Amino acid sequence: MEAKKLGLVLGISTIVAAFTMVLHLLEAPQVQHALLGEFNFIIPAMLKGASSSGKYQLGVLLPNLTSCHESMGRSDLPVYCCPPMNQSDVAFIDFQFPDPSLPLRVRRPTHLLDENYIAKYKKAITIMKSLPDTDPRSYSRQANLHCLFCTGAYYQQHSNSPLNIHRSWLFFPWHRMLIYFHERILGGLIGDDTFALPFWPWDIPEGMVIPEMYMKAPFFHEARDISHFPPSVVDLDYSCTASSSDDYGCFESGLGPEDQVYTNLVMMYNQMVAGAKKMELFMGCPYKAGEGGSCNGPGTLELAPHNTVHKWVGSNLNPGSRGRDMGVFYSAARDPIFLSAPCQYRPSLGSLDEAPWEQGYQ
Ligand SMILES: [Cu+2]
Repeated sequence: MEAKKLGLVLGISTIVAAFTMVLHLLEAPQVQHALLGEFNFIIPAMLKGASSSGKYQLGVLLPNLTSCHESMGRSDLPVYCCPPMNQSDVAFIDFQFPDPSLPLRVRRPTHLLDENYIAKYKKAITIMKSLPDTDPRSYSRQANLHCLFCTGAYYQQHSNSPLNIHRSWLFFPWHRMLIYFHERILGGLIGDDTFALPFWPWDIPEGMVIPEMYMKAPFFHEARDISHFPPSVVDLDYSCTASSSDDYGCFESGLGPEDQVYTNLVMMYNQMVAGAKKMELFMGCPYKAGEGGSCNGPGTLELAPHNTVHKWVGSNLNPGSRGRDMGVFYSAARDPIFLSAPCQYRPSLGSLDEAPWEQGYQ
């Protein structure tokens, strides 16, 4: 009994000490934004992925870049998203944290953008779309990154396990990484190192329709559900079955605009607060490197509204390609609206009056 009590006291002390240490880490100037906050939690946990039984491979989840192969875009659809092999002799450059003295990038919600900003983004994406497929900065190659890492086109390093970045805690950091570099490429193409992507705030009433800018070139995309074009209010709890193109059916809520907005707000509260009381519930299950390290347990936000908005935007027409492009992993990033899905990079979901995005990041 005494031993049990001692164990309990030691356990609680360890948790308090670890929590205090994490708080200190998060307060350090170099980890002031959400992306690095996640790295603080997740990367060390991944590094601890090795078990004494040798079940997991020690190390971070990394792709074996020589293992790219055809993968399944859907249960009935083989896809090939691999980049050309050996296209360059230039060595990989390890990531360096940005110089803290550089200006901050500020991501803004789509309903608060001005014409100058939209013109700048338009120019950047037009240049990106004009680049040939041989250029890794081109739009098609950027879009294919989502296909590569969502369909298991790479095996992990030192393992025959495919690398998949959905349905686990890898979901947030991977998508933030994608957007982080995509944004830098866009900025580089127009010579603006403060360029920041906008986000579509579909979690607040002002943002619950497809933003106007995404209904015009170069942001418009044909493979969408036209019955969901403005002024249709997004359904954050939209559900579809999509195991194959023949088995694709979605269910409209049938609610009027006001009821839909209210239902969406309740949904957001549930996914962000009431239903996400533990880190794993919010972030997803712990996915570790190596054989036996995978898991299937998406976090609340990944399940909905992330997945549901994807499906709500994707096409419900054209037999054989239903759900495309936004509604299916392999093709989702072909639609420019993909890169404005806010849950992947909103710093927080506080009140918009407090404008959390104004803090900026580097
Ligand atoms: Cu994704």
